[in-house]
Amino acid sequence: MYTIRLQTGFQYDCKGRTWHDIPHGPVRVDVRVVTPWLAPIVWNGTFSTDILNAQYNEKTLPIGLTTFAMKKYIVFLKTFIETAEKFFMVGHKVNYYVFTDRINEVPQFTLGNGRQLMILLLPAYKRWQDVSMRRMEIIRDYSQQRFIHEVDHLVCVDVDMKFTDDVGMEIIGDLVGTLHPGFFKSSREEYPYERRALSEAYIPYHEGDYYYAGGNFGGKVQEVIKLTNHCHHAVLADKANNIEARWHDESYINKYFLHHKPTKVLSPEYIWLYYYGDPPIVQKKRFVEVPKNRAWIRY
Ligand code: 5GW
Ligand code: MN
Repeated sequence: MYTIRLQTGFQYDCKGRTWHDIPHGPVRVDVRVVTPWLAPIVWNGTFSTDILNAQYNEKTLPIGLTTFAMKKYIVFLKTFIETAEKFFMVGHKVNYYVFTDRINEVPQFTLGNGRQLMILLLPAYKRWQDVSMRRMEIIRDYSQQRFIHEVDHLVCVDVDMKFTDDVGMEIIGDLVGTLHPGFFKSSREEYPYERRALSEAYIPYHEGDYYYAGGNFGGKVQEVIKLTNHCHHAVLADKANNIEARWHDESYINKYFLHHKPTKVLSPEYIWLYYYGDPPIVQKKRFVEVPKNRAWIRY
């Protein structure tokens, strides 16, 4: 037996060895790396990119990355795609699926090998809430009609974001949720779940595992179809009662994950907002929000 003393938040021991050199050593002692239902929580230092990449073979289908750039949000697309080229699934095949109503304003991109950009035209919705909420219906419909034939895995994200560090095969799983950067240290009573019992998104104070972010979820196409279909129906049922959940689609996603536990959970490294500071425990901020002037962008 040997004793390894790990500094809090440090993934190396005193000899500079990682868990990878000492397979039985601890991984991270400052964060939880597994959920109570035994799904991995993906934090920096818990995985080996080399091992994960070696499992990938040439025949594997591209990874699908979906995003919406509707109305003024088209301005975010350039940085989003350019930084994804640098950091998202480097060395793998990627299909970008970008939904927009402003095809003429899509910039030109030079994409890496095996990477393709598909621009998908949508009508412009009037209410901004609808842009956010209709995402569920659109992703469901396109998944059933198209994505299922082109990719195994979908990653569905906000567009007002940029990649600032590597995001790779460690995020692949059957059903994947991401911890919201504002609540990964909170207790369940503090999560901003929908608390009105009338809503389909309702979660009582004594229930709930985590607070997941609406801006990054994914999984096998079949799982994404189930999630988006479920959330879309929940939105419609609430609409019929004149209810809109507190945080829109995010509230419905949280309800879905309560009863359909993600098989993999991404740490807030995968959707960071500097509004919440720059805590060292989040060692890498890989996918971060671009600050936006809400007054200009929304109206
Ligand atoms: C516009 C006004 C208010 C809310 C949303 C929009 C909006 C969102 C839009 O006009 N166009 C658009 O494409 N979206 C998509 O929805 C973007 O992909 C955006 O990233 C996503 C979620 O909306 P966000 O980023 O404004 O939401 P928060 O919670 O990240 O601020
Ligand atoms: Mn956003």
